[in-house]
Amino acid sequence: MEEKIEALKQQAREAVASAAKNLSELDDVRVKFLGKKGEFTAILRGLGAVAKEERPKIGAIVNAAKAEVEALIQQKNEELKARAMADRLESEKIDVTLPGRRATAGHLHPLTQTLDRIKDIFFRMGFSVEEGPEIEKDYYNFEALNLPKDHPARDMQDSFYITEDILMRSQTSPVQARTMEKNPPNAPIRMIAPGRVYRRDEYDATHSPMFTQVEGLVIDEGISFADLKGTLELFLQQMFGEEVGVRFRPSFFPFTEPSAEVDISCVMCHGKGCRVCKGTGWLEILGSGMVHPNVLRMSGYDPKKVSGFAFGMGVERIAMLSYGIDDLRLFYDNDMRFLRQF
Ligand code: 2NL
Repeated sequence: MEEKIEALKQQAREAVASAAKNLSELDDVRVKFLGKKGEFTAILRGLGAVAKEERPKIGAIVNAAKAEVEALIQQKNEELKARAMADRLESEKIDVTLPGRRATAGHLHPLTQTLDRIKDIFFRMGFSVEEGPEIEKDYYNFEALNLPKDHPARDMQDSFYITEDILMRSQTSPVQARTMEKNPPNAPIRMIAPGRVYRRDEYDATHSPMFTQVEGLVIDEGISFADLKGTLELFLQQMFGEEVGVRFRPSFFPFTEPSAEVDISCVMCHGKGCRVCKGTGWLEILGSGMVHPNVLRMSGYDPKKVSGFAFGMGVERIAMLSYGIDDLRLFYDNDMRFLRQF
């Protein structure tokens, strides 16, 4: 009996030393020798067959052997765990001296940057920034701006109609008309209205069915064409540089009388004449004029008491000229190779 226990102990020692290559194999060894159906348990169960006076002695030997094997397993368990940890530390080693990954900071879209600059210049001249709906009543888009139902410009405008009297606004002037209407009669106004407008245009390098416009309106007692000139000259000098040339040409808009188109000296050739200005040395940049008496009257202002000037510009065109961009579609493509440059 004692030899059998000794042999079993030897067997377990060898199993722990060589068979158990990892924690799961070691557990198999533990179950085989010390488990409920293990070898040592079997011997303890078989103790009944041993002579009564021998039993305590044999029992003590088995238990001592068991404890010895348990200790071996425990020791091996710690060894394996330590080795596993060492292996992990080796294989998951990181080089903390490598340069880190730089967090990419985004920035505002070039159109937004341009619009922000325009707003800022007018804000510093005391203008408020007003907004209004992009889906607009035909009354505010056309009627209130001196374009009655049969006016040829209303066909010319080629707008996106939603119903008979609702459309995608074709200009931001309805925002001005709404502001005038909600104001007390003849209350002074100094505002700009930036936003998206929609026209049924082809989509090419210089046209888009959607673009961004900024319109402005100033109304007060005694506002003259000199105020229009001074304000727009100051704006253009701040936008394009002090030395920029500015000229006014007579023009026509249904909502202003008289009307003027405003040119700046070519930003590419500084007036010498090039491809961008088609040899003229000038670039058209703004439409403007003195607010038509009908427009004032229609929104509750008295043209005998107050006068005003108004203007409109395309933000895409201004951004293209500021940055030297030759294709309007680049603003809408969301190509990061383009956008990252601004
Ligand atoms: C252009 C021309 C212009 C206006 C817009 C306006 C608004 C009111 C009354 C009178 Cl409420 N006029 N707006 C006036 C002249 C020109 O825009 O070239 N836009 C891109």
